[in-house]
Amino acid sequence: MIFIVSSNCLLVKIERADIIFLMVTLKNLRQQISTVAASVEEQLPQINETTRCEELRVHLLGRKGEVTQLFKLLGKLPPQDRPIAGQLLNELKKKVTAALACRLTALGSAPQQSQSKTERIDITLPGTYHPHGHFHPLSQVQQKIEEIFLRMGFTVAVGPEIETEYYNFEALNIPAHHPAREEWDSFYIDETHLLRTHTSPVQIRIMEERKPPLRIICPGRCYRRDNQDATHSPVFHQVEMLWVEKQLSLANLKYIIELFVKEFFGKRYQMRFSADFFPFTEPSIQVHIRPPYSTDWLEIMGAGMVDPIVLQEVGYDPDQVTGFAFGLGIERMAMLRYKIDDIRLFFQNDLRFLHQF
Ligand code: FA5
Repeated sequence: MIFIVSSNCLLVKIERADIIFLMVTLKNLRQQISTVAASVEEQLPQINETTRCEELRVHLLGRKGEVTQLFKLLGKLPPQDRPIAGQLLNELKKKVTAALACRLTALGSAPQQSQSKTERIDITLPGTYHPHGHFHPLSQVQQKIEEIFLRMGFTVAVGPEIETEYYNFEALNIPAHHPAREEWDSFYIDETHLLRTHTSPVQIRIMEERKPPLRIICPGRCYRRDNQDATHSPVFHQVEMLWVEKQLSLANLKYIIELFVKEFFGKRYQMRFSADFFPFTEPSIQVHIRPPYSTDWLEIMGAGMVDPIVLQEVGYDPDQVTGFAFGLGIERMAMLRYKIDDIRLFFQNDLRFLHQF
């Protein structure tokens, strides 16, 4: 009984001729199995490249591999020894496969380890700055206004920016040739359509749709042929407020405006009311604000009790309900809140300006 096994069988490609079996017994096979297992155990830790690991796998488990060859000896064993020999060989195959996989995994992470040894990271260096985006100051002001009114039980409603003359003027008690139309010098799209000059048409649209009681605010963009200066822009934003219910009075309107102004600006901003005229409110008022850092008053909104003619126009009964409304300019509110003295800054998209909010 002679076994000749090449000494470096795990590292060189073994030819069939390297192993000469003169007689096969279970004992021989056991010896063979433990030799292969010991050899794998010894050599695997010394392998540092995945390609060498793969070579070893082929050498052991490939078609002509050492373990594969041992399986072929099964047929040469006495029949009663074959089941136990088969079990031993299967265990060897499993062990070798697992050991190879384990080594391959270890080698997979090896490049990172060696990289971290050679590359030195200076953890004191400042990180890369990724600036966060944020809302435009006008959007922030609009959100703040909405938030205050939502807390008071109002809901937000919107309407189209391209309006008909009916909603922008007539339904608001401004018939054709009424001198008030000149106040809102308009951009016409065609004979009967224009870019809305204020958010008041949204009042009409919502009142047509819903029955009182009604509490809404309508934010949106407006357009007027106004010359651009420090406080005027041809495109600007308004928020319309409308409350229709039984027994509302001018005192209620005044209270709501005072509450809102205090919430929005704080107690140190002064406020004054003066008489005004709007065809769709009677009486009408104008609200001015003076911030603590200034001596100038800035008009922020027009307001008033909804004219009974307007209530009738949308099918409400002016003997049953009354209402009040205001329309404020968002840019003006933002200017006062952030101490900005020129409205044009909001539309220039200068990042040095916008980053401050
Ligand atoms: C109106 O537009 C009315 N619809 C407001 C209203 C609603 C009154 C409901 C009564 C009841 P007025 O034209 O005053 O009103 O505009 C309201 C606010 O919009 C002004 O106080 C001002 O803050 C702002 N505003 C008006 N025109 C411009 C402009 N060209 N640029 C910037 N803000 C403007």
